[in-house]
Amino acid sequence: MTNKPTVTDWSALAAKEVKGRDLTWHTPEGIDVKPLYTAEDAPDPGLPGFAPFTRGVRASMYAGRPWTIRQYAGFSTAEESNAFYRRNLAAGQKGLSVAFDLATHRGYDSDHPRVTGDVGKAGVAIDTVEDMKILFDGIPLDQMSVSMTMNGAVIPVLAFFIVAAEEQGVSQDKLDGTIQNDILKEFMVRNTYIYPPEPSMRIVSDIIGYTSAHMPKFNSISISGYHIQEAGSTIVQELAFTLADGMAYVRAAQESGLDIDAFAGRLSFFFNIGMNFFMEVAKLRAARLLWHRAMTMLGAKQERSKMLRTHCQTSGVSLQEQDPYNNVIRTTIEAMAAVLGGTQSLHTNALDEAIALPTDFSARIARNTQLVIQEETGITKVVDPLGGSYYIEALTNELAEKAWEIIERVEAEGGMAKAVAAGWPKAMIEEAAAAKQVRVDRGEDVIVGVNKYRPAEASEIEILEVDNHRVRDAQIARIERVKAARDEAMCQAALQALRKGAANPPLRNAGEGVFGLAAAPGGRRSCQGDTISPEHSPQASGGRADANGVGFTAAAPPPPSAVPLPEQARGGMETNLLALAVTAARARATLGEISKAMEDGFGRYETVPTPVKGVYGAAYKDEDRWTQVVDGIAAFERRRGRKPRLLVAKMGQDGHDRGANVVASAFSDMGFEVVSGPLFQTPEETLVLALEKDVDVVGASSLAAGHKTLIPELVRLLKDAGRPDIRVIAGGVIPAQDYDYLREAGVAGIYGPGTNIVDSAADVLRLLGHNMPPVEEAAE
Ligand code: MLC
Ligand code: 5AD
Repeated sequence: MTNKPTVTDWSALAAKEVKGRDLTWHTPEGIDVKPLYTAEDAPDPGLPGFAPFTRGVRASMYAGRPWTIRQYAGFSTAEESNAFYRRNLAAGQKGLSVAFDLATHRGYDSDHPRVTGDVGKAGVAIDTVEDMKILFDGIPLDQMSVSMTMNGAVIPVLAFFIVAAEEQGVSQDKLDGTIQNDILKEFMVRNTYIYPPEPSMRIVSDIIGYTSAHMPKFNSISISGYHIQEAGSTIVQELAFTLADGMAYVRAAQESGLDIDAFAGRLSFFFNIGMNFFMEVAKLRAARLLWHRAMTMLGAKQERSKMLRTHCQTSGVSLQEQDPYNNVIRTTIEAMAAVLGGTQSLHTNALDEAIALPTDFSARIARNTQLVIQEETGITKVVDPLGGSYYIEALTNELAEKAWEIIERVEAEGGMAKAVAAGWPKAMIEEAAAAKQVRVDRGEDVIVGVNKYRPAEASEIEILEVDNHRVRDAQIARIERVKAARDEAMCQAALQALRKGAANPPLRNAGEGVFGLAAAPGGRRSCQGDTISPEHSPQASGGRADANGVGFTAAAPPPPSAVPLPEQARGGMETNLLALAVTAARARATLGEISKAMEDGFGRYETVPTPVKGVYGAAYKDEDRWTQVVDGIAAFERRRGRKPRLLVAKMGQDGHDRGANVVASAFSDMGFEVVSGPLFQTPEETLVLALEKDVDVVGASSLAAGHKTLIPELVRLLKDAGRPDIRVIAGGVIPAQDYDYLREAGVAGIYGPGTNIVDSAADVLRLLGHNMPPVEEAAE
């Protein structure tokens, strides 16, 4: 009988097969994945339903009850979204998830002049309780669990939901659902914040306080890594920053006087599932393992408090405009990873993701992807079927270790709120995003149909168009009707009480907290000085980073100065912002009015982007195409006596800035002088900045469908200002169907998803009169 082969025998055999080539895969996470895993690599993960829940939070998992098919959706008016929800529920969807438009996210009513291009576009427009009632018309809120993705305007939106249910005959204790309410990642990556960090953290803990007292079935927060990965992070960064955010919220709630076991069972999570299949499965398992560890450290006693329950969504950035049917395949693979990782609830993206919001057709395919997995494959029959895979178990542990290293750094530096203020997590994510873009542009990361196997002909797909003007007119008419019918004195009294509640912080340290940024009552925060970028961090500006604020040190009990006000300790709601807003919502105050009442106390927060430098240039510097662009810029400089200037503009309430930052970073590495404009600009503000900085090109980045209104408006304004020579180019999520419209409106260049950045820079030089050889010739 021959001896059983050993791992060493295998190594020798494999090396021979590949002639000594190193088969280790060095992932962007810094993990060296070996080509083979064996029992020696795999720790025992325990059993599902038992601590630390690596194998799942329930003993029976999907064999007992499958995950919730919860498709995120919303567009246009409440009527249209309601009809869409009902069609989806009838076709097999199990839970609801509301996407609000950007005006709503940022606390503006539909009639506000800043949001003309945004109303009803990327989600549903909600201005008053009446809209919320229409949104859930015919949907019994005591039976349907509803997730609402809302962070900035979280107080009015949750108040409207509570009152809409109440008027439907459902008391708040019966409401089952989730509010996103995760502001730290907004400051880091998603950008739909309204108020400065300190009062924003108060809002989070007021909601946790309110829901734990009155809404026992409602998940008070959805701590989100999704957007961190969308912004270009690695999987380890997503995992680490999400859990660290969770720890910051737990401490904030503890500081407001709540007992950890009274609220922790209703904290929930939300992760992104990208194309690195096994890594994503392992991530969900590592997340559960680490959350159990973190909650034990923070003092939780009950096992339920230490369980990480999560929603997942397949990755938006992994989907492409080119060869769009490939997106169905990608989403299926990602959905499988989410399920094999043990998610509680799942959204599968639609195939038209990179171009527009889902149509009925694309939404059906996306939903059916989950129904097929649930009902045709038998995957639900066995709990954690990948458990015990040597690779999965080893990866779970390695990811957990790597993420814990980052969490320890966060802890050592005083918690996530402080880290966010210092800016390093955002910088780390942006660096990873730029590095990813380099790999894609160089073809090192293959995207089928985009940078390899590109089809000869583009496929046209039908997309959803929202008539923004029609929606806005309808919303304005309804706001007017609601205002005319309400008891004005009662409404104003409720708003005044809320204003007072916001102006009188119940917590210690009203002025300066861990962010080192004093709230500016009644005032608008200035644009330049208050960014949470490294240059403006409390430390750098000499400000005091106060340990009594919302960040805190590792695992320490709340400091004595954090003892809450007496009424909070009694669980009273006198100063609770959500309680005050519920009264205002009953009196038919609008979302804009409720937001503004709080803004009067808190101020509005603004930042300027600070793109990373050097990542793109370092990877490219010896390549011909790059050198040609750099030479083109030098030629421009010789002719004009200065470098070409590009303003990267973000207009409207669309805060997606990954693309804008990556472009700014790469163009600046090539030698352009790049001005990164602030977020949320009106076309008029962009005009002023373009003239002031005397730029040659304005690059408008649009990912939330405002492009047909805002970009043509900018072109017109430049013309009226006598500067039609300043070229306007557009990039982002812009459907090919809109290209002609934009070109006719005077847009000089359009660069959709999947555009190689060096090629777009060459094209910009062409627009500026510096012709470069076309791509094909250059490639030879
Ligand atoms: C589950 N249950 C079981 C069971 N499995 N009971 C017995 N045996 C089993 N095997 C029970 C649960 O304990 C629970 O009851 C109930 O069934 C429901 O199951 P759940 O697992 O809690 O699912 P769900 O209700 O769907 O909640 C999932 C969640 C929640 C906890 C993750 O927070 C959620 O739905 N989140 C969704 C967030 C979301 O959709 N976000 C979209 C973001 S989009 P009990 O009593 O224990 O509760 C976005 C994009 C953008 O953000 O715009 O940027
Ligand atoms: N409807 C459906 N999906 C949406 N997404 C964003 N807005 C909507 C909407 N209104 C999805 C996209 C995006 C992610 C953040 O959420 O997949 O990438």
